[in-house]
Amino acid sequence: MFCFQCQETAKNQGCTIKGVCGKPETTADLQDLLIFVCKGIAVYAEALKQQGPVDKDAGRFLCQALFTTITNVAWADDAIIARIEEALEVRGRLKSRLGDNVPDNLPECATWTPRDRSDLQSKAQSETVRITAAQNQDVRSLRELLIIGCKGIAAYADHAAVLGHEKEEIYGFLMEALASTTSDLSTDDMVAMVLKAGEFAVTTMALLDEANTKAYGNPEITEVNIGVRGNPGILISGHDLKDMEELLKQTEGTGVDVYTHGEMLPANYYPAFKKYEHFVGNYGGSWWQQASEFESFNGPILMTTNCLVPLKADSTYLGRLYTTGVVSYPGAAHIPERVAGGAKDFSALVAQAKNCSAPVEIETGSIVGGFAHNQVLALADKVVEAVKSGAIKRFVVMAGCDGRQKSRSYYTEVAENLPKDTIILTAGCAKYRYNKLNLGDIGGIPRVLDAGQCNDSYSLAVIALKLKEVFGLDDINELPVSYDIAWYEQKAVAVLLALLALGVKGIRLGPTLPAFLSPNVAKVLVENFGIKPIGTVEDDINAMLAGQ
Ligand code: FS2
Ligand code: SF4
Repeated sequence: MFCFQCQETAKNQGCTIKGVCGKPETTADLQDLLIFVCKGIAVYAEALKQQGPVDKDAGRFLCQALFTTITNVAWADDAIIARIEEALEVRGRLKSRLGDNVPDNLPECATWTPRDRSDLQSKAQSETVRITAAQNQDVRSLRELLIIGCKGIAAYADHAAVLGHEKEEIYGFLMEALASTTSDLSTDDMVAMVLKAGEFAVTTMALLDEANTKAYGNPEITEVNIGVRGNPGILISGHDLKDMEELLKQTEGTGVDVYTHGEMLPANYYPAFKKYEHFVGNYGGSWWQQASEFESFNGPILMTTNCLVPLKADSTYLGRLYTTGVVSYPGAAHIPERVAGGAKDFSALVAQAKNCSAPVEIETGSIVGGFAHNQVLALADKVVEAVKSGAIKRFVVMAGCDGRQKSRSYYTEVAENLPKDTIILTAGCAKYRYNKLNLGDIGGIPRVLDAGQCNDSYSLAVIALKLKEVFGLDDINELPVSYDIAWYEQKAVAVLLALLALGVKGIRLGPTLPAFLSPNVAKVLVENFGIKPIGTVEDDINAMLAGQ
C-alpha cells in the first residue's frame, strides 16, 4: 500500500504497511483500485462531453466513489468491492454510449476488466494502480494534490445532491480532473488544473450552503447543551443533515433523545432542528475521542460520514454502531439508502435505544455557535463598529480539522494566548481544541465565532468578502484577517484550494505541511500564495498581529 492523503501519514511521508489511521493494506489497495476505475469512467465521460451534456448519473457516482476513499469513511472491504463493481458497470455504460466514437489509445484504467472477484483483488495489489505508479515526484505530487482536492469537492457535491442540489459543471470538472491524471500534462497545465479545483471548490461549497440553508434555514446564534438528560439516546455523528432530519422525525415521541457528536454539532444551530424538544444537544468532543465517548454514551451511534475510527480490542459498542451512506465498518449494521421520495429507516436504532441506559454525563454546561454568514452579517453593523473603534483588532481564521497528534495543542495555545481584542473565526472539528475555553466576548460578540462544519467553511469566505466590501478594500488581503488553518483530511485540502482561488495569501497550514507536496510543488505554493508552516505559538501570534 501507499497512502499519504491525510495529515497523520507515517513519518509525514506515507503509510506503507498499515495506515496510522488503522487502514489495513487490503482496504488501502481496494481504495486505490476504486480511484483507478473512476479515472477510467472519467476518460469515457470526457469523450461523451464532446457529444452532449455531462452524464449526471456518472457524476453522482464519481462523487460517492471519491467520498468513499476519504480518510475514516469506508472500512468494510465488501462495501468497497461492491463500489468497484458498480464503477465497472458505470464505466461500461459510458463506453457503450460512445458507440463507434470510443477514443484511441485508451489508458489501462479505461480498459482493464476483471474476470472475477479474485482478479479484482489481485489487481488491487498491483503497482500500476498505486499512487506510486507515477514515478516523477512532482508529477505524483500535482496529480495527487488534484485528486485529493477533488475528493473534498466530491464530498461537498454529494452532500448537496442528497438535498436535491446539483450542478453539471461540478460533475464535469471532476471528470476533467480525473481524466487529466491519465495523460502527460505539462507542469503548468497540472498547476492550472489544481487552481481550477480551487475555483470549483468555491462553487461546490456555495451550492452546499444553498442546499443546507434552503432545507433547514440559516444557522443562528445558539447555546448548545453539552450535558445529558435521563432518557436513553441516539448519538449522530458525521456531516449529513438529511440523516439528521429523518432521525429527529423518527425519534419524536418515542422517549428516545437525540444528541450530536463531532462534526454534527452545528446541526444544533439550524432552526429546522432546534424545534425538536427531544434534541438535547451535543455529546463529547472531536472525532478522535470517540472510543471513550461512544462507550459512555450507552445508546446507538449513527455514523453518517467521516470520521469513524477503528474500534479498540476492548470496545463494546460495535453492536450499537450503525453506518449509513458512504460509511461502512465490518460488523456494524448498515442503514440502506432511501428510496426515491422516501426516508431512511432508523427504526432499528430507536428500538435498540429503548433498551439502553441513558448516556453517562461527561461534562456539563453549554457552548455557543451558529455564526454562519447570515448570522454574522446580521451583526455586521456591530462588528464593523467594533473594528472601527479598535475594540476588534484582528480576526484569526482557525478553521479546519482536529486530529490526534499532540502538536495540535498549538491551536489551543494560540486561542488562549491571542490578545482579548481578537476574534477567532472557525468551522470544522478544529474548534474542539478551543471551543470550551470560555474566551469571553467583545461587546457581546463572542471571541470564538463558529460557522459550523468543515462543510460550512464557505461562510468564512462570505464573511471576509463582505468585510472587504464594507471597508471598501480592493484586496481581500488588506483585511485585518489572518489564516491559521489546521488540516487533517481531504475536505480541508479542498477548502485550502478554495481560499487560494479567492486570492487569500499568507495562510499558515499545520500542524505539518502535507506529505503529498513535493519540495518543488510546495515551492510553487510558497512563492505564489505565501503558504507557510506553523511556527511557535508566540512567533505566530506576533506575526499574525503584525499582519504577516
Ligand atoms: Fe473533522 Fe473528520 Fe469535517 Fe474532517 S470529523 S477531520 O473528516 O470532515 O473536519
Ligand atoms: Fe495513512 Fe492517512 Fe492514508 Fe490512513 S488516510 S493510510 S493515516 S495517509
